[in-house]
Amino acid sequence: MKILAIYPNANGSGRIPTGLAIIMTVLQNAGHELGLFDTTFLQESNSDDDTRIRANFVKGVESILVPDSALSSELSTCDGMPAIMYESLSEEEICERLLAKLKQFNPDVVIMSIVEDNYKWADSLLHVVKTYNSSIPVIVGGPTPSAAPDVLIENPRIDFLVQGEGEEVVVELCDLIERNSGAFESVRNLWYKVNGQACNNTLRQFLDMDAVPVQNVELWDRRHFYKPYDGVLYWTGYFEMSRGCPYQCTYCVNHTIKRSLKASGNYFRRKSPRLAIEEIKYHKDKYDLKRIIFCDDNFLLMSEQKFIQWSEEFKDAWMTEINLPYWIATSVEFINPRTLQLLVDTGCDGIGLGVEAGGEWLRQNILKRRQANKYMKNAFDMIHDYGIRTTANIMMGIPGECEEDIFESVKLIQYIQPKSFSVSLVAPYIGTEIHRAVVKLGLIDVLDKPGFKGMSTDVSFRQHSTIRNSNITLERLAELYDSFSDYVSGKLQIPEKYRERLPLQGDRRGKDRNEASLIVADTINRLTKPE
Ligand code: B12
Ligand code: SF4
Repeated sequence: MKILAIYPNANGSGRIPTGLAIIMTVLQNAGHELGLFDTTFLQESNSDDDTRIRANFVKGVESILVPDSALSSELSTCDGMPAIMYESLSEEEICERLLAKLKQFNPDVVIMSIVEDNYKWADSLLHVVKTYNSSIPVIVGGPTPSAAPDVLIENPRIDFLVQGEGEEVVVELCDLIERNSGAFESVRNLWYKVNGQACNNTLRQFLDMDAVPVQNVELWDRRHFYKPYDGVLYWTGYFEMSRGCPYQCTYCVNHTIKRSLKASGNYFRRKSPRLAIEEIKYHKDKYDLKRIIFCDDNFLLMSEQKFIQWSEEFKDAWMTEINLPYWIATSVEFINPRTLQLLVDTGCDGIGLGVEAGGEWLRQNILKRRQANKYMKNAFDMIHDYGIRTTANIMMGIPGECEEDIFESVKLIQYIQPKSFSVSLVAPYIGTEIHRAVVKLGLIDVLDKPGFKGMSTDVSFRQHSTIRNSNITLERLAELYDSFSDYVSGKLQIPEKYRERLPLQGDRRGKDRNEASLIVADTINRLTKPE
């Protein structure tokens, strides 16, 4: 069959989405002909990076490490992603391009990967598909369909929805569609419609990660390989080593998905280092990669026992076959001399860690992240002792937050001194506890349209705060977002009244919280109580 994959990227961030790339690969391996319509570079710029550059969270590009120098002169002076990479089409023009692609490729099936930030844009593109030919089956998957399948399946433009991992499901489903069989009840993890009524099947076991095939990224635009990092533009490849995370952060969709797929077994899985490295080696040789980014939620997540065995295998294979600098995300609990020695020995040059909020009360009671500030400081110091660059990720716009909390975050950054930091806004994604709490408390406006029921009207992670907060106006929050790095650098003075307390003492503040904060914490507590 001819299958058209649509990547409805709404913010222009370059990087091949691993999930959709794998789904396309399994379909190709099953004998289907794949086409791709990717909106990433049709837009004006990478609006996510633009915001981060404006707020001084990332620095401009000072040098380049890419195999071809065609773009050198422009690249050497650019900030984030070079503007010349973008075609700056309007939404109407992009829709016209999609229509032209549909006419030229004439697909039997359309597939799409959805995150909540791009869902409205995805829906507009599906409108083009269904106007072109309403009988083309549309299959969706990805984080938002997995977190709220009951909501998305009501979208009249969606025919099939895959909950969770799609590798096996999509192949079984496309086989049925090709054979014109309606036996959809046999496909586990599938949501579909019978006479307009939503139906869903039982769940399958999580996939053995060694069964995930080597990604075929031939159809993807090469511009996805450009990635600025610490002032250098690298030619970068993206891979996964593991899936899953044990934590239960209230704002995280991964934790929501894990909970809804409880019947599927052990969510956390790891690839054999040898197989993972075979895939990376294949891509390194084929595309002349200069740097690797791992998209695992928590790269180091494993017991000490497991680590000893895994690290030996990883180290040997990595140094012999890859030997490139790489970046990981992990959490402070897994930072110790043993893990750091491995990272240094194998060329890891950057670690991203979720710090989230300086105020311990807020972090523990609203976000359900339990690490103390002192513990964070030790972890960052240790990483710096090993010469590895750190990025601390902070969040603002947390329900119940007040201005003082934001200055606690500024002070925490000053205290732990990461090599860089990035601030994002809490997006109340459907399915998360934060979403349920803010809906309950009337702190967001929600949509009522079929396919969107209960979703925030304007979810955003970087552009603006979605959640209202009686402790702080949205205007003040935006102001503090833009000036956060100036407070950290000392260019702006932290207001006197917030200065004296060290972030270390944050825990005590629970006693002083105002009613608005306590109500949010109470609502979250009720929602997170084990059933
Ligand atoms: C790497 C990454 C990125 C990359 C790649 C984006 C992408 N679409 O994959 C970049 C940097 C570009 C990115 C950008 C953004 N990201 Co991001 N990202 C991640 C991260 C850390 C890993 C994703 C990954 O590769 N996982 C591994 C793959 C194998 O898993 P997967 O993508 O879920 O795919 C599997 C299934 O979902 C399913 N599936 C996926 N697509 C499809 C399609 C079909 C047809 C089928 C059948 C199945 C299917 O099968 C796949 C294989 O099993 C996740 C966190 C996470 N762990 O998921 C956040 C995450 C996906 N990102 C998120 C967000 C918010 C964003 C941004 C909106 C942020 C921003 N403002 O810039 C943008 C959106 C860009 C876009 N248009 O997609 C959120 C989404 C939350 C939500 N509810 O919508 C997540 C979940 C992080 C979080 N916890 O909040 N991101
Ligand atoms: S640690 Fe990260 S991936 Fe894990 S639940 Fe928290 S936010 Fe989600």
